[in-house]
Amino acid sequence: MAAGGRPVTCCCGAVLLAAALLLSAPDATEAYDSLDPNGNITIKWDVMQWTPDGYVAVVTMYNYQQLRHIGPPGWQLGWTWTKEEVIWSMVGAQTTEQGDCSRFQDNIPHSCKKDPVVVDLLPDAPYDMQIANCCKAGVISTFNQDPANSVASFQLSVGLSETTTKAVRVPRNFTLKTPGPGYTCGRAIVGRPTRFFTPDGRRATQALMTWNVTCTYSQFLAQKTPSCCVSLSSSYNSTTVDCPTCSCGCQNPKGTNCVNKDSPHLPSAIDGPGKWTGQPLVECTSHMCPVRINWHVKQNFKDYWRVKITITNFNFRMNYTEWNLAVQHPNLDNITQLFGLNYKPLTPYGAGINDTAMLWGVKPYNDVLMQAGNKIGSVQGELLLRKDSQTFTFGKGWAFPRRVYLNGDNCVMPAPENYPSLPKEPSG
Ligand SMILES: *[C@@H]1O[C@H](CO)[C@@H](O)[C@H](O)[C@H]1NC(C)=O
Ligand SMILES: *[C@@H]1O[C@H](CO)[C@@H](O)[C@H](O)[C@H]1NC(C)=O
Ligand SMILES: *[C@@H]1O[C@H](CO)[C@@H](O)[C@H](O)[C@H]1NC(C)=O
Ligand SMILES: *[C@@H]1O[C@H](CO)[C@@H](O)[C@H](O)[C@H]1NC(C)=O
Ligand SMILES: *[C@@H]1O[C@H](CO)[C@@H](O)[C@H](O)[C@H]1NC(C)=O
Ligand SMILES: *[C@@H]1O[C@H](CO)[C@@H](O)[C@H](O)[C@H]1NC(C)=O
Ligand SMILES: CC(=O)N[C@H]1CO[C@H](CO)[C@@H](O)[C@@H]1O
Repeated sequence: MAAGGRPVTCCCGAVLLAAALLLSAPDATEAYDSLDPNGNITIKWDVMQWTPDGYVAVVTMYNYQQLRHIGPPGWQLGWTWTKEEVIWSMVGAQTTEQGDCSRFQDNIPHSCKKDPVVVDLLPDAPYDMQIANCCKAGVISTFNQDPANSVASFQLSVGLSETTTKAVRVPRNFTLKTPGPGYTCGRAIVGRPTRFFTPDGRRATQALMTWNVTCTYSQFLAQKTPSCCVSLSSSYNSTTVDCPTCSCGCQNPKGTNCVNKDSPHLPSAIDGPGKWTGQPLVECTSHMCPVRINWHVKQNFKDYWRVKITITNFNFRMNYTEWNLAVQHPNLDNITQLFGLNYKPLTPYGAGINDTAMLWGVKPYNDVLMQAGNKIGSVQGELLLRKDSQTFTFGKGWAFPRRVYLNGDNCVMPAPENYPSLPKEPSG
């Protein structure tokens, strides 16, 4: 049976407690995502054409991460040229700085920086500045949620590099920021040239040269404080177990690091228009988290039980577009029906253990979690799960999830000893 051998359903309370504490420990020391160990962003450079002094390349970024997308204000890709290269022109993206081009007279390059940083264009970019998969303000979806938007591309014309294949020096020291830290990029590896097929599929052409860079995310590098917490409730007990106090930080004594719900100071006035800051500005709560996820055990029937999930945004500075949750619970291999949610099973520990569900909103109904203070600053969905009355029990916190992640980040759970206790046989 699915639940067999899982620590929480086994015998003694001490083991349960220890295991649960272990599972709910913060992820700060995780060097990679345990739910998505192979997740990466692969950046592919295809040299499409030699030019008198260099080459034209199409750069494509593939998001091969199950849970992490890149939201506003978008990606920033950097590298270091190994020689005196310049970027004559770009389509579908731009460098943030032109740098010192004073050695040029008539024709001024797009960028002369030794270590350019490239950002996407906005969707309203002029038509002749666009190419396929560009111009989404730097936003890249997860493959699971929106495969068509999990890729980003731009084209650049590189000058003053050698023109024969052997002499092209691939750029070094790639960096990917979103714009915060978290990603580490490996070396560029020259591999087999990409093949392109004509629309009728009857002819293939290939890149003159192709190299790949792989970037992986580490929560440890990102050094983020937790960004979400979990509260637990049930129709069978009026006690709601709220997020642990100070889950994501504490209110400072003067209460100046958060905004009171009824405060007349609108955050927009604090921030000024158009200013992006990675720091959340949260409503004052005991947990101080930007987002709270409530897991509510709604109904318990003979063969089924029903859970309602509510996600609430306390961050005045962020709309969570394309949010997703990953939830671990031993009964998630028996999801029977979903209401207002999309679902994909994740099997991070290989075949056989199917206890993790990726859940996300339905476009255009609840896929955006609007900023705090907004009428739709919370979204909801429900799950109907088939249960085995032999193993299903309301005891020992079984009805509650083991772990919850928001957009790949581990959420702070209440301590197991505080879980709401539920009557043994609620409705029969
Ligand atoms: C990146 O992810 C892709 C898709 O999951 C995988 O095929 C590839 O091996 C990964 N690359 C690395 C270096 O892990
Ligand atoms: C790349 O980064 C390494 C370590 O940060 C540094 O030692 C090296 O000089 C850099 N290379 C270039 C070409 O900037
Ligand atoms: C680059 O990575 C993609 C996806 O992982 C793979 O299909 C391709 O073969 C790689 N190309 C090179 C040149 O390594
Ligand atoms: C969130 O979206 C709403 C509606 O599109 C917009 O008015 C608001 O400025 C956005 N907030 C942020 C922080 O981007
Ligand atoms: C996991 O469980 C779900 C829900 O019952 C099912 O649809 C899916 O096929 C299962 N996946 C695997 C890999 O066992
Ligand atoms: C509800 O939960 C609280 C806290 O766990 C517990 O003290 C109380 O006895 C529970 N009430 C019922 C009716 O089970
Ligand atoms: C109660 C119940 O339906 N359990 C099933 C859950 O899913 C696993 C694997 O798909 C089955 O083996 C169980 O019988």
